[in-house]
Amino acid sequence: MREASPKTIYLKDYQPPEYLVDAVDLFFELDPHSTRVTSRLKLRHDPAVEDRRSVLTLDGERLEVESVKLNGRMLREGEYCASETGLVIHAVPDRPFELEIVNRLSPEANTALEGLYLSNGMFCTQCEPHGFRRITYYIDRPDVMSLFTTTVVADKSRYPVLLSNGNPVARGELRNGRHWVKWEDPFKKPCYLFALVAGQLACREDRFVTASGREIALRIYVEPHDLDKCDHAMQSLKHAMRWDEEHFGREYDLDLYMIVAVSHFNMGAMENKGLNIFNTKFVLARPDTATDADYEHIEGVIGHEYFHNWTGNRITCRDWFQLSLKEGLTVFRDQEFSASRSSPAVKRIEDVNLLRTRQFAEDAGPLAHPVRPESYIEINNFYTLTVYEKGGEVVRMIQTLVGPEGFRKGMDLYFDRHDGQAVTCDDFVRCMEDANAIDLSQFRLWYSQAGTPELRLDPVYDAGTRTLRLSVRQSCPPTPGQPVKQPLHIPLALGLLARDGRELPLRLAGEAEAGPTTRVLHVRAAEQVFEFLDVPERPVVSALRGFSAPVGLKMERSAEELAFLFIHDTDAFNRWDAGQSLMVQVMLGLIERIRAGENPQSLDPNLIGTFRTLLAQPAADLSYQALLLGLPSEDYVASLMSVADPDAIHRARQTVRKTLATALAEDFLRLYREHHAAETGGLEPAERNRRRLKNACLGFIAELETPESYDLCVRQFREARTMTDQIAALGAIVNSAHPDKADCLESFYARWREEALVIDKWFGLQASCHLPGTLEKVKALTAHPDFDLRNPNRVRSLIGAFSQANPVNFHAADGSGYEFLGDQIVALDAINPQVAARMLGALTQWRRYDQGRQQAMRRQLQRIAGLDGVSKDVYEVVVKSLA
Ligand code: B3K
Ligand code: ZN
Repeated sequence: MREASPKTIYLKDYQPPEYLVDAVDLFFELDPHSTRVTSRLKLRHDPAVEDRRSVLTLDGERLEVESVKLNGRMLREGEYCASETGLVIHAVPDRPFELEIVNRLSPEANTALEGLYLSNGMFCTQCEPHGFRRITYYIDRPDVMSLFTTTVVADKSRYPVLLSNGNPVARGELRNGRHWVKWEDPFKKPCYLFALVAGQLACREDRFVTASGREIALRIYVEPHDLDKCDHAMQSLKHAMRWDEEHFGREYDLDLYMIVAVSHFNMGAMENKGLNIFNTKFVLARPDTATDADYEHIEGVIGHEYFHNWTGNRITCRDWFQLSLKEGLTVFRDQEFSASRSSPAVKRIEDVNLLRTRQFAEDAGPLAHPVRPESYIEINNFYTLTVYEKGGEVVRMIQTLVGPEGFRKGMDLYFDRHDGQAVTCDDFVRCMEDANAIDLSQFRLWYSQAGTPELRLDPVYDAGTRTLRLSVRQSCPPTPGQPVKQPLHIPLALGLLARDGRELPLRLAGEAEAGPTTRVLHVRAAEQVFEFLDVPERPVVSALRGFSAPVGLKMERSAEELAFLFIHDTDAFNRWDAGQSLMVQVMLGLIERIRAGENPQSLDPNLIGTFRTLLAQPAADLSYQALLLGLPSEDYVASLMSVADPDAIHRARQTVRKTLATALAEDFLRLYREHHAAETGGLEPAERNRRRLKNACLGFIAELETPESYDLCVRQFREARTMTDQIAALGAIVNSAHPDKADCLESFYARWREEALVIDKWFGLQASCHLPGTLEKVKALTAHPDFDLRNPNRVRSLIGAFSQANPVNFHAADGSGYEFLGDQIVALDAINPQVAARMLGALTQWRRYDQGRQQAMRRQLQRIAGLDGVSKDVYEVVVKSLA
């Protein structure tokens, strides 16, 4: 057990900083073993803070202080005090003063990948949220914004490229083969946006001319062998820059925009001012090494980090409780950008699918927290789906409430009013209110109240009066620390369909005439009734169109109604969702039978008929058609059961897949052949959509496990022109009894062994295989020479895929999956606490399972909680999960 319980930080305790930093001048002498940092700070008391003390406390961790000078005078020991958490200077002047601190740190010993560290021999940094204090002593909080200049000195042959934020202003050579570059960032920023990179990097260069005619140099730095994989990232960046000008009137502000791709990175990417640092996974792509999904993710993440320049950097967060101010808003912006680049319906479905399976689970689990959390032990644990994705939904709801034009007005006001400031979520909402003369006070509860609200709809049609009474009830389950919930302001978009599929005009009681066929109802009370007039027949209700609010929708719907919406709904999201609900109904029915000891092998003919209609309907958007064919995931079905039964869910889902594949074999084959024959390997949206549908069909065909299906898979695997096709085929092979499985895995490895990101896929496919015996293979793979606990991508591809994308094996009733994960977390926590805490995610959901599994999962959590020297990150997750 840890010696002392780590401290909890509360939002209610926020105090403005006592000191401001007007300028920071940093001087780095880089050395892998011992880097020396000289920091010169211009400091003064914040005039707004009345209670003045003469003590200055700076944050600092794992640093060794060499000297401290105050206004040029060397301080004696006793005049300052360095501890494990920072540096206290006992007496500083009342007027502005200068501090010069020299300290050392060891980048090569830094396996946590926070602060300054080495990735494949190159220096790089990660400072958000608290990495800067591992570089030098500073007031490490986002509401302290300052002007930075940075000089980097390093050996020229090993580190020819030296980068930091802003613009290079001077450079030179030194004795002993060393050189230096000085960078100046003209924009004030918090230290979490500081970045430094040094290494042997190749550069792909381009330019962008802004709407006002300024030319911006764009540079993507990668390891030299990756230079041929930067085109897509560069194009994505240019598209994102144009999009932000066109949609939000935002231009880039510096003359240079740099992106560096590093192989060792805890998350996706980081928006450091003018010098984004990216996980290679979200930069590098070539058609033969990256899948279509990778291409889309790269575009999305490049957009996300670019959009942060205005929503995050120019306007930043006052404190880390406000994280969603920048993350929720920037997620919303990147979602809108990606939607504009391909199909808005497909993008919306993918986003909601993620939210509903993963964020809803977070909201229903022991770590549930509001979009704006009220307390934390380790803020790194709060870069969550709730802060990001639900935060994005909250911004989207505001747009739905004020309309797109009102939203733009609110954004313009936000940029005008708060540029250069560190602000709160409340400041953002106030801009939306002021620009639109709307009261969002009840709506603000979305920021402070955790948990997924449930919306119960009960439509009653009266043929005599031709009215539809829709009663709406909302409730929200208790979450840790919030036993009682208040009603929220929920935008409920809805339409009514006639039996022939027509949209019915909507006239609400009190209105003179009918309005548009999709209406946004404002649900505010716990119970509310909406009355629709002149409804000519009993309609089918299409509710929560476009998923207008992040709620769980409850409404009695027959299989016929769902099948009808699945074919006819004009709202693309709801059409897909009706299919999902229909399939869930079928699967829950099968699960019940399986649990009663039956061995169901057949399906309701209605579902087969509906699928047949769908396969026969020529679709304009093939990606959308592929999504319509997708079965709900095992995790999603589990979330809808009171006690999740991973074995029964898996069997039920497999039964649906196999039965559909058998009944509709001809149809799947016909579609597969048609689209496979047209395959060009191209990357245009139409080609990607075609591949997506084709590979969805291949997945069903592979379920047949016949010599013909094996042949089809192996041929696609061997002849593939794109990684998308190759991985789709290999995935099907791995999850079957294909006779060439071992050969295929081996040849794939041999061909791609030099491409780390492709080898990640190779690990991931094997770890997510649903067949028995997978755990033994995964264990063996941890001993593979290419497996490395120090590389987060590798950890995610093997341990993450097994524990988060393989429910049937991870939740083996004997607890072996849990024990394996426990072992890995124990080893990982000593290396990288942040990633270790992420990997714990799968164990935190123990309450959702039966007694036996609960016990086995808790046993692992308790074991981890009892570890000597357990990190704050892991401690917080285990303790909250067990509470
Ligand atoms: N802001 C970073 C995330 C930092 C996470 C620190 N644990 C990336 C992003 O959201 O754009
Ligand atoms: Zn972000």
